[in-house]
Amino acid sequence: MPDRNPDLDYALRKTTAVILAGGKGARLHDLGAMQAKPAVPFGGSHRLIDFPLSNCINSGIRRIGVATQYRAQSLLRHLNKGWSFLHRDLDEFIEPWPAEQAGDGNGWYKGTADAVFQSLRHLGGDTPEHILVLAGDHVYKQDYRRMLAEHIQNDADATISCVGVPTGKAQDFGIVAIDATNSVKTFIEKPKAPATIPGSPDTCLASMGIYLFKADFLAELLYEDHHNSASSHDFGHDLLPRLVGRSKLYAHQFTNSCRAGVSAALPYWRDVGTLDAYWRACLDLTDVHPPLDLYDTSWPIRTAPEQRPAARIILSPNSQFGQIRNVVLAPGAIIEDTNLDHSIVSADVHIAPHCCIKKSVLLPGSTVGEGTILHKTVVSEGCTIPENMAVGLDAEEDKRWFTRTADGVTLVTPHGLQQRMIGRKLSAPRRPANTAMVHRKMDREIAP
Ligand code: ADQ
Ligand code: ADP
Repeated sequence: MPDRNPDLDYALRKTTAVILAGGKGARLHDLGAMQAKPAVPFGGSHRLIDFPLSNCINSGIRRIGVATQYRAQSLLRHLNKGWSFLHRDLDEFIEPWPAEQAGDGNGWYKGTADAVFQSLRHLGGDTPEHILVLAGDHVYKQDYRRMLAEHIQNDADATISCVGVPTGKAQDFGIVAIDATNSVKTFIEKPKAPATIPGSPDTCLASMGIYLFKADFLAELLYEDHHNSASSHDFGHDLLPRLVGRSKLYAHQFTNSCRAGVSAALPYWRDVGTLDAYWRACLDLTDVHPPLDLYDTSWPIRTAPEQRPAARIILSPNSQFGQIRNVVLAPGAIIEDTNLDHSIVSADVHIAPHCCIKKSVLLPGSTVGEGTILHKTVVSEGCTIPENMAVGLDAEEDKRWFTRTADGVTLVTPHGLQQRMIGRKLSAPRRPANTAMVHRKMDREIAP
């Protein structure tokens, strides 16, 4: 952490963060279809937006706008409930900045750059010197002070926070090449043939979609882009590549993202924009030594407080069930006589007896009927899973009702469950599954 530095303290006070929270989240499939991606629950008690918001507060940035547009209701409720503790009177705020028809020909945000352009009118009396652009769907802990200190030292017009990613993943990111001073020499959005880091042919330097700009510079850049009819108004596709060789564009290397001593060498930052990436990041929390430490009191990830009783695990005498291994359990959950392995059980989830649940994520308020099997399954909020259902064992059956990804992750939604119920009523009645038989099958097919 940087030493206390009056210049940096001043710069932090003159920094406004804009969190981009308005994307459609189509790649999260139905999980993103129901609400804004940043409002998607994560890790039992949190929502994705809690990460950039907590990072801002922990870094000392207390002027934050959240650019919203798509299905923003649950996001707004969450902000209202957990993030309304700053006061405009003290020149501090966390505010939703919705896309709005302002009568000036603008409207829905066309792209990430347009979202920031239109957001600037919400600044009111705030006159920042630096603008920090963040995404609302990244899971990580970052001290933005380090980036700001470098940005000021370099006298940069713009600084991109970057992290190493495997070459095979380069097509998902903006990839940069830098010189010894971290000055950006190339920026290519989602390249097919990416530049690799010199001396490490398997790794590329990826933009984290986190940018710091001099405020005046950004205002001019966005104005110019707004009037460019050839632009798709996206930072990665349009603005950043145009800055290379023309402006002082630097990379900040994000080096470490977890508690010292715990996989400290690996920077942990995940864009959880796809269902597979989301599921994987959830499962990371069930590792014996999670690469992302949510229990680190020196860098708390806050959320909206919920009034709930403690979680309960109930085992009947001589129960053959009750093996619980590496599970994240949120308040309000009730689990009866069930085997649970490497799974996340969120708030208010109720699991009836004799279930086997492995590598699965149960989102808040879902209930699971007796004798159910779930493997590599994400159960979305408020689902009621009937008795003796099996998900994750038979790809063809799963695909009939639900989204199943190439990596074999199935997303169960209330709509899919309803379709399944109707579909099954129309087909020949089936005998209820024999729980013991199904469990033997599960042991065979998905033994660790
Ligand atoms: P992508 O992840 O593909 O690449 P994108 O999905 O467009 O970027 O969105 C980034 C963020 O902006 C998300 O939080 C999204 O919700 C939000 N957003 C998207 N469109 C928006 C809109 N119209 N209004 C408001 N918010 C919107 C980007 C960069 C890459 C970089 C990766 C890192 O383009 O260069 O490597 O992020 O994840
Ligand atoms: P620790 O790693 O023990 O948690 P640090 O003081 O190194 O303590 O880091 C404090 C916070 O800053 C951590 O949450 C970490 O994720 C974040 N951090 C570490 N390295 C960087 C970096 N290069 N840039 C930005 N943030 C960082």
